[in-house]
Amino acid sequence: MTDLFESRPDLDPDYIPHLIEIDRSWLGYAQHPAILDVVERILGPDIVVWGSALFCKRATGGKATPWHQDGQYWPIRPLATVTVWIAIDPATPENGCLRVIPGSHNDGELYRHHVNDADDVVLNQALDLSRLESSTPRDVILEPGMFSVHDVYMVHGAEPNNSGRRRAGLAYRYMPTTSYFDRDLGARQARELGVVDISQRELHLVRGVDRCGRNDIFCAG
Ligand SMILES: O=C(O)CCC(=O)C(=O)O
Repeated sequence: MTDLFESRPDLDPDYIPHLIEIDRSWLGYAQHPAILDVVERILGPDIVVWGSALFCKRATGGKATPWHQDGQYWPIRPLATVTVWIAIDPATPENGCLRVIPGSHNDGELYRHHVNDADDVVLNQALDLSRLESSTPRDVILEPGMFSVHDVYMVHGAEPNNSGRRRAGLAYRYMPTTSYFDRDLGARQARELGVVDISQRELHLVRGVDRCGRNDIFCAG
């Protein structure tokens, strides 16, 4: 990670949303059998990893992650994805660990978000807070090397970090190959919603085969 920051000072260390596209060696962690076994239990045997992000909250001035659902801006149809979030540092309530609203994914519904362009947040899409009024968030406390898994419909976020201790984590996004990663839709969403353009992400088949037969799977060389 330090090498990455040193070799690419142009990247935003708070949030790097395309690690594998920067350096394919980041795919290694995404293919770890212990992780894929968990993902397979949720998504089935045919799996693509299509996203890889580093969320690194600095020890002081680490930005908040607004409450959101990921699916709001992901061009996957049918929308099915899980994220595996791997702790690099201890993640605790003090340094802004991930927080989730338990059960918020159960209805498979996307709630209304608004654009939040403030400088002190890592993502610019935020859930309307009225959705959260009767909810009790749960902290996802992890030691380095542990991982949590959240569904694409799960409402989650994180507090800012001013604890004096960095909170870095890697997020890998997986989808079942029964779904289609629609690059045209991704480009349109980026244009219309002003979200990160993920339309050109590499799709790496990490288990099974491409069931829908239309996914533009990455081929080396
Ligand atoms: O690590 C964070 O603060 C946010 C992570 C997140 O939103 C995600 O992985 O979907």
